[in-house]
Amino acid sequence: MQLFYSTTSPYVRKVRVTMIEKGLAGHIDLRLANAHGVDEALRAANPLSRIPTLILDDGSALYDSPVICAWLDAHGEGPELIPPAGAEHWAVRRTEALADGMLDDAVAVVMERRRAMAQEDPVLQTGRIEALQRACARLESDLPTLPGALTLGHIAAGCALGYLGFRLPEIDWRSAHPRLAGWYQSFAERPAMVETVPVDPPHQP
Ligand SMILES: N[C@@H](CCC(=O)N[C@@H](CS)C(=O)NCC(=O)O)C(=O)O
Repeated sequence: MQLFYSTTSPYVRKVRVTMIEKGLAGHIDLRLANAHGVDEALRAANPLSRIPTLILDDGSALYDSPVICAWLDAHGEGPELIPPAGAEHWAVRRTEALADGMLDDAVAVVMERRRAMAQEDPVLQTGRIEALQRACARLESDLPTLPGALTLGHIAAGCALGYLGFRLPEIDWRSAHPRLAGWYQSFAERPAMVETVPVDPPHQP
């Protein structure tokens, strides 16, 4: 199997952490992709040209991160990361959706900042940052209610908070949410999180 990836995408990180936690990392080759440029192999696999995209052994492609993570959970080793049914199933999926939505807002803020200053829309940017702050408050109350210590909700939340630290460190969610900060501090020490810490590629001359 092959995963189209980058070293900075938080959606990719979520998939890579899940691969490691489910004992599947050794079965999946990482293939560096250029999601924002022209990458014909990625486009052929995923017409949206987005990462993560996973190519299965039969040649078919899976996207996006919730679908890939659900597949990894169904095929890997160890306890289920997504409870199969009932209230626990929906609680985990809700937390994953909350964390993925945080990524959508955080990535949008970062992309908007990369445009010319004059084109930045301050109202939109403020709205996104406020949504991120509200989402941190909700994560703080929701995470302790999830079943067990490791679910896909925890992984998605850890990757979302990790991305805030990586790209938007000025959002001081730790002071406002000390219990969430405490949880993240220990979650970030998991080997799968340490192995996937985001790194910017070296600058081209
Ligand atoms: N909802 C998708 C989002 C994936 C996504 O937007 N990935 C970004 C990289 S961080 C990307 O590929 N962007 C390229 C593009 O949208 O053209 C997921 O969960 O996998």
